[in-house]
Amino acid sequence: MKEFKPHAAHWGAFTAVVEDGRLSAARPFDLDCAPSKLLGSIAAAVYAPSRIDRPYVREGWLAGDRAGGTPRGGERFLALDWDRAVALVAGEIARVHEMHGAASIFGGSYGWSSAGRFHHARQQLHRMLSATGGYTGQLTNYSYATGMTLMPHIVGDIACITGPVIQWADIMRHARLMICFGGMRYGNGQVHSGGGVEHLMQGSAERAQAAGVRLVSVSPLRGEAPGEWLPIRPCTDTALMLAMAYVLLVENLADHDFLARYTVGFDRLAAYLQGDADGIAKSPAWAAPITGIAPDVIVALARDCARLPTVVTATWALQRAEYGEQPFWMLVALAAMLGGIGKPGRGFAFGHGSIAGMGTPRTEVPSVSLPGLRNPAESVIPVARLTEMLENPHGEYDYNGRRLRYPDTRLIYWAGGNPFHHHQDLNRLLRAWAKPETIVVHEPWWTPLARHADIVLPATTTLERDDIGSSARDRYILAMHRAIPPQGGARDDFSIFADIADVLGVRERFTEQRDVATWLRVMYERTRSACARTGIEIADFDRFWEAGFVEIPAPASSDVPYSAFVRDPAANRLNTPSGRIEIFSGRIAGFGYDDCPGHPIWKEPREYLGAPLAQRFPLHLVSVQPATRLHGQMDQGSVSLESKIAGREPLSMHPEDAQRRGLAAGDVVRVFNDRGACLAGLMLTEDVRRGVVMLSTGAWFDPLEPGKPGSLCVHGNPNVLTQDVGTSRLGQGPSAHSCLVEVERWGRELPPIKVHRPPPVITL
Ligand SMILES: Nc1nc2c(c(=O)[nH]1)N[C@H]1C(S)=C(S)[C@@H](COP(=O)(O)OP(=O)(O)OC[C@H]3O[C@@H](n4cnc5c(=O)[nH]c(N)nc54)[C@H](O)[C@@H]3O)O[C@H]1N2
Ligand SMILES: Nc1nc2c(c(=O)[nH]1)N[C@H]1C(S)=C(S)[C@@H](COP(=O)(O)OP(=O)(O)OC[C@H]3O[C@@H](n4cnc5c(=O)[nH]c(N)nc54)[C@H](O)[C@@H]3O)O[C@H]1N2
Ligand SMILES: [Mo]
Repeated sequence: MKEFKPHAAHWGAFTAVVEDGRLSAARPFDLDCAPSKLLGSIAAAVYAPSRIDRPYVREGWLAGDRAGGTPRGGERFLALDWDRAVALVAGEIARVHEMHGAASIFGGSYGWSSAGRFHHARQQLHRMLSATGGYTGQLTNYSYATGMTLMPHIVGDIACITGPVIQWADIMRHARLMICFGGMRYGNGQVHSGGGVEHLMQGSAERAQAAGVRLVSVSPLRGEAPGEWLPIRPCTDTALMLAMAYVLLVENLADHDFLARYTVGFDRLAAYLQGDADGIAKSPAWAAPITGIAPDVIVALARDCARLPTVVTATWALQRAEYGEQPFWMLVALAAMLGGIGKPGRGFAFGHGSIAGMGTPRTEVPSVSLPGLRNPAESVIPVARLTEMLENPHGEYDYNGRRLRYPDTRLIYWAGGNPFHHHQDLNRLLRAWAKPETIVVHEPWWTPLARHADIVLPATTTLERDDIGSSARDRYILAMHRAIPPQGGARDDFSIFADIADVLGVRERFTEQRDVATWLRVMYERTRSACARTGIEIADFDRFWEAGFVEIPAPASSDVPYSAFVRDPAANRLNTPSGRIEIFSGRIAGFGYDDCPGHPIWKEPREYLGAPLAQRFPLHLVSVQPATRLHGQMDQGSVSLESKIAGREPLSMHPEDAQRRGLAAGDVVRVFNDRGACLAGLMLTEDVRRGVVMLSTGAWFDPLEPGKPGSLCVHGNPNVLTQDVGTSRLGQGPSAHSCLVEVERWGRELPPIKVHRPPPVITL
């Protein structure tokens, strides 16, 4: 018998085809004009050998080896029954809470989880830990932590990042030049957080070019966008933008009326551009050796910006680097000098090349989401300061003008994320990860995180439960019907947490006396009411569930960012101290941070091609988002597996760099620096700049000797190489993109990939 069930993943809505109780395919949704190839991975992943079949506990943990001992990851796991597992976890929460306080329970649990908004594992965990007394959480996110912290100082809020951003339709109509710092890789446009239908990045870029917009990609990678490619050295965009600003200033091309009316502090930037204090003019001749872009190219680009209606955009990647505040701040300053901010299709924007749904019209109604509970502990760390928190209990640090203290972490509880995917400098994390007494993880699969836990609870995948998909950047609400029964002994995160809350006497505080079906109705109806308040009628829950989706009509026209402010800056002040765009921020200057002073500056990162370290590690590693999966998700799916070279993650390199090292396409290579090493499969392409190599994130960390920090990752996870340092004391965001490496042929016997199979377990 064949059944067809509407369903969704972060990489798109689909129909689950079920034959005799078994998922056979994920068929793209009819209304999706460019379905993601990642749908092809779902069936293989759901039945992958790496599914966790029952609860497990680490052998040493059960025997009493809890804190500060040997690093986790190298031991066997013993099978447990569910009752015992739930009792152990509840007992640990109660014990740590009583002995050390709620802040010693780290429940930040950063990660994307899956698309369904009710069974969103991280959100469910937060609700459970809030109900049981509190936890330490995480502020901001890995995507744009630094931008999120910086932008309120500069333009008053974070709408320029979270959206709505400048519409593609306005760019096509009103802009003639679009300079994309970070370029555009269409693979990134496959994804909406929460699932979506409209995959429009490629179509929009192509239509913009056809409409006469000249597209310029500034990126170490060519990407797929049509138009010109300026292959910049990574982490040097601020120098390029400063030099463009210099040209605008000295050639009297800057819009001084705009600067005077809408901004503060341009004089300080102008003095810096001319080198008043440091004697260095930030001229194209100055920027050329830093950026690798010729002076005449910089001059011509600056003049074109002044001559043509221009929009300047940046990918989020630019701020995931040391001093990542600077390119975002300088982009705003450059756009202000061009005077286009607040006019249709002009000004500055972030993220058009980063993720699906940026710059496409959507009526601003809240997406479907699970409401939170107040966290009584009120303890948080900036998202990417995880390792430092573990290394340095009670230690002080700076963040955004405040002096904060790390908690003393005794228990880590993670559900719906994967720090052994997402965090930088995994060998350093592995050492710090030995310190807490207990680590609990919920996962459907034996991911690297699950392998480094003490108590592992198997979660269902979305296909095994009913849910609702909904993204803040897409117009569709998606019914996710349960398609297959839970695999093995897996259970829904919600029901696991409800049982833990039960042992701790707070089941009803956690569930609010609702079951799954009631929750789905409540969540949907909240969005339906919000739509009604905006004058939009959508189907009631039953009709929505039956139809499988609801479409929220696009608005007839969309607001132009900053247009109200530009129309009347006195009546529509920005939420900055001056009410205007702050090219100089007195508030930031007042923090006294040398790594993020009062206006945008060029500051050399520790690791980039111009750094002294490049003598030893002459290649800049860019670890971008994978086109073949979502982060670490679906690495065990067919699309990702088929892309590997000799089983290793592909590393892209320019043919000249390969020749210099005597390497050939298809070679297995060792990528290394002082922090770690991994193997990768070599791919040669002229689409990466010389001196740059690209290794996507997400190949599951597979150490040759599990539990040994520094051990070679035989599979190709770039985070054994990346730097774990805050962007600055202001943003404290992740700095993954500032990373130097060297590459050599492996030439020895190839160690097997073990990470897609379960670790050693004892089932008795
Ligand atoms: N070097 C480098 N590192 C990076 C980046 C980079 O550019 N370079 N980018 C960063 C960015 S922007 C991000 S957003 C992060 C992403 O980092 P993460 O969001 O942590 O990565 P995911 O692999 O999506 O992790 C989600 C996990 O949830 C699990 N999961 C899915 N569904 C369920 C469920 O129902 N229940 C439970 N319990 N678990 C479930 C999945 O199996 C998966 O392991 O990575 C960051 N890391
Ligand atoms: N298929 C797929 N799509 C995804 C994701 C995924 O895992 N898989 N993840 C999603 C998530 S969580 C996020 S946050 C977004 C992230 O979106 P981004 O942060 O924008 O994505 P990245 O892929 O890291 O980088 C985008 C581009 O920036 C360029 N770049 C990197 N460093 C520099 C630099 O120093 N200067 C310049 N000029 N360019 C640079 C890279 O070459 C790349 O072309 O992607 C989303 N989309
Ligand atoms: Mo992200």
